[in-house]
Amino acid sequence: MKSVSVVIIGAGPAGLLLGQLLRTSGIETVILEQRSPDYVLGRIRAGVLEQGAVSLMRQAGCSERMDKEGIVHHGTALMVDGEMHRIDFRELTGSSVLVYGQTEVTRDLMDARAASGATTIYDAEDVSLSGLDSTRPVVRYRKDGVEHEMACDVVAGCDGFHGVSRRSIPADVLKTYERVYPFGWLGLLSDTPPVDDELIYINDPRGFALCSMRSQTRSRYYIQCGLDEKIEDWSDERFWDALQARLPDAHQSRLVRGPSIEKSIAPLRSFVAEPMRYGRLFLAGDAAHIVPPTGAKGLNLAASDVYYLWQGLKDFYHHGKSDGLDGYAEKALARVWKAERFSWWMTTMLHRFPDQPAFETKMQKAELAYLFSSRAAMTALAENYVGLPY
Ligand code: RFL
Ligand code: PHB
Repeated sequence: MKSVSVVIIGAGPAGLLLGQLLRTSGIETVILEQRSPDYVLGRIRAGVLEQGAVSLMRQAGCSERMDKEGIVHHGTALMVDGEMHRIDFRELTGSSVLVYGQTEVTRDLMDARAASGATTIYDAEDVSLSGLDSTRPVVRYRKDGVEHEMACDVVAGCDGFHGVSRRSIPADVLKTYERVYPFGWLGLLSDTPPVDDELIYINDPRGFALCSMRSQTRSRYYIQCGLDEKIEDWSDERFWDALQARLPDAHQSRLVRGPSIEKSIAPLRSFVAEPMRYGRLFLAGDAAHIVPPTGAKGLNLAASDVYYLWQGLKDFYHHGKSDGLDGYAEKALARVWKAERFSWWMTTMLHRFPDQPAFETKMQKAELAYLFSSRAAMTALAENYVGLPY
């Protein structure tokens, strides 16, 4: 049977970043990914990186293009009742975020892994895990119709929300916490200049909207939509009209329309699985938790999990100590729950809920009025948005 130190399940940002960081520490990995590289790169997702994630890309030796092309944002705007309020990250926290797409992060990590000669097995079917409660787990998969098995010391479950890793933890060990929101985000990507230099989060009676970007020439926009909406019913024209109606007056005439490069609907969910470790299996990223995208935290949480796991694995392989791995789940979850709170708070404050009682609308308005009147409250938002410390 083949054997490797660490098997990583999933070649999303969590799996690829962990692979590169472990490589800098001389720890050998094999990544198993059920999809093709093109499929992985075709998913348009996150756009905002915290400094912690930026720093990990640098430590992984994958920051050349990010440092050149990423756009530093020192603040963001919230639009409520037709009025724009700017949250100044730099003034309130001394920090900032970097706008650099998840697609680009993934591409840079994939390229670096390919150049390093480390093994990534794409189109790996029917991955299954066994012996997780022993010191020598075995991972099985099928590739081009041929069955394979691999022994390892540790399995890193980086296979996202629908992956096999979390499902391999016995049901009587795993506890899950979940909130499903009664709306989704309809997103559109287009090669048009963004409507503003910074992101704008909009609370509008017609529903939430977000103006984001990938570069000076590529925009990413989202509008809140019902869960029963079908993407086929949304022509580009219909999307642009709905977005424009939610924009502040001054921005309506500035909006540049263009054909969509990508258009998709994402449901919104908060989800946490505890513990994030079972024997020699360690979950990281969306495999263990989901946040609604309103706080831009999903990819960034994957990065902080990977950081803690990397530290634990270095201690294990270089110093023969398992304290880091033993404390992994608790450390990661402490940060996860704070990001869950922030994402839930931003989502609740900025969206229109179906059949929202008048009392809830008043509460939202009071929350927002307080936020803009209090430097302390704005600092709390800014501190969470730029990212809590690892
Ligand atoms: P991923 O990216 O889902 O990757 C998991 C990989 O595992 C593979 N896989 C398997 N491989 C082998 N065997 C199996 N059985 C497997 N099952 C699955 C999958 O094919 C995939 O390649 O998880 P990862 O690496 O944990 O990364 C998490 C992030 O992708 C996610 O949290 C973010 O995209 C969330 N997110 C955002 N996060 C931010 O930090 N900032 C943002 O601005 C932001 N915006 C967003 C977002 C997510 C969105 N959607 C669509 C959910 C905006 C949106 C619209
Ligand atoms: C994005 O650009 O895709 C994006 C930005 C900020 C968010 C969510 C998504 O809060």
